[in-house]
Amino acid sequence: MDEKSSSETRGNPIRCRAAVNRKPGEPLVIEEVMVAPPMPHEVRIRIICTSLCHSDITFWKLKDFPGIFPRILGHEAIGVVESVGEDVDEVSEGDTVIPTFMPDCGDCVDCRSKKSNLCSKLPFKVSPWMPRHETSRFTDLKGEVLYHFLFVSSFSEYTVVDVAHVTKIDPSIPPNRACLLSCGVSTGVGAAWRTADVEKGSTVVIFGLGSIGLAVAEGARLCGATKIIGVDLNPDKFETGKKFGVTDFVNSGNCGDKSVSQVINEMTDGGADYCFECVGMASLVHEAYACCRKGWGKTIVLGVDKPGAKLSLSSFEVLHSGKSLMGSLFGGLKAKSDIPILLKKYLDKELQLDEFVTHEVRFDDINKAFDLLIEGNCLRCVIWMDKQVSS
Ligand code: CXF
Repeated sequence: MDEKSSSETRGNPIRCRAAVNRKPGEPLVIEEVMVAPPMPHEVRIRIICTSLCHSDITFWKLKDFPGIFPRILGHEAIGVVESVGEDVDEVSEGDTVIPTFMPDCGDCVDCRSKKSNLCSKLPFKVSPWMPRHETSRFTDLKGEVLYHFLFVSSFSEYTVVDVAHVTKIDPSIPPNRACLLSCGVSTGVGAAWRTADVEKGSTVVIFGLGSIGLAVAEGARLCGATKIIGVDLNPDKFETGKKFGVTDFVNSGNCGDKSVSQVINEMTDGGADYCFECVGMASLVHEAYACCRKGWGKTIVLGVDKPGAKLSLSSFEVLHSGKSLMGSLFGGLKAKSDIPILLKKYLDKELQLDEFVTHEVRFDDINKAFDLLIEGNCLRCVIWMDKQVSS
């Protein structure tokens, strides 16, 4: 729908366009949907732009639960608050906000601790509903419920998000850059900065140089790491990686009779300070753990493996190696305090965001964004909801 003033829409359902995932793996269908007004603690947002992340593709083709249809995907975005539900005083109509799949209630023990970003008031889970009221705000024109995705559902001109999942930001930041901090870049940069706390002069290994791995490199570069080794099957990734601070490259398909961890252990004289697994394969977590340094090495898992995938580490090795193994959701970031810090770093020309945006399309071409990301030459494709883009 055309942008309307909040006084016309507040308190009423909004009819607008959304890209609906009706069947697994089939092109999204752009159709008119109804978006209900926000319930207490919720915010209705007009999406300015959104970008496609690999998790959207994973769930788009997932035939069984947590794949569920019809659904509105999308979880990396930026928008403007159209209206707020009862008990929302943190943001108001007209504020520019970034929605995030991870909540930050600011209130629970975990949100109050600087040691965690895992909110326990609205614990993160993969759910088809709104987090607090466990219902949907979307229906199609026949009245059928449309499911939510990762508490954001940004492939719609309007969406409803819980206030714990929105961060108010400075509106002067270009939206096609700011939206990257809604998921992918934050996850990678945060994993180096907040989860691992990479130190100046350290050695870092990154398994998988997709956008998350490249964002880890960017975070490690910002933290002052001096050796950043990228590991990937695709040798072209080294050139891309160099833009984000990757200094060395190991082609994992080309290690001869050695394992990748043996090669890295030789390159680093006994193991790296920090290893990041960004692919989502248990075998690579083992490799990463095997080449982080005894005594102080940290292995950080960011990749999402298949449901039920298991790790198996020898307890002798864990005891004797003194290494740490950590998981990191959303890079360990607390959205409301850390996203503004990262945006400032972008404005101060410290954090690179422009380099991640390889493609931009208009909303009608959203399925092209899927093709581009699947083809593999795309880092981030920004999808503009209401702007013509030449692509
Ligand atoms: C993922 C993290 C694990 C669950 C699904 C979402 N992150 C973002 O894409």
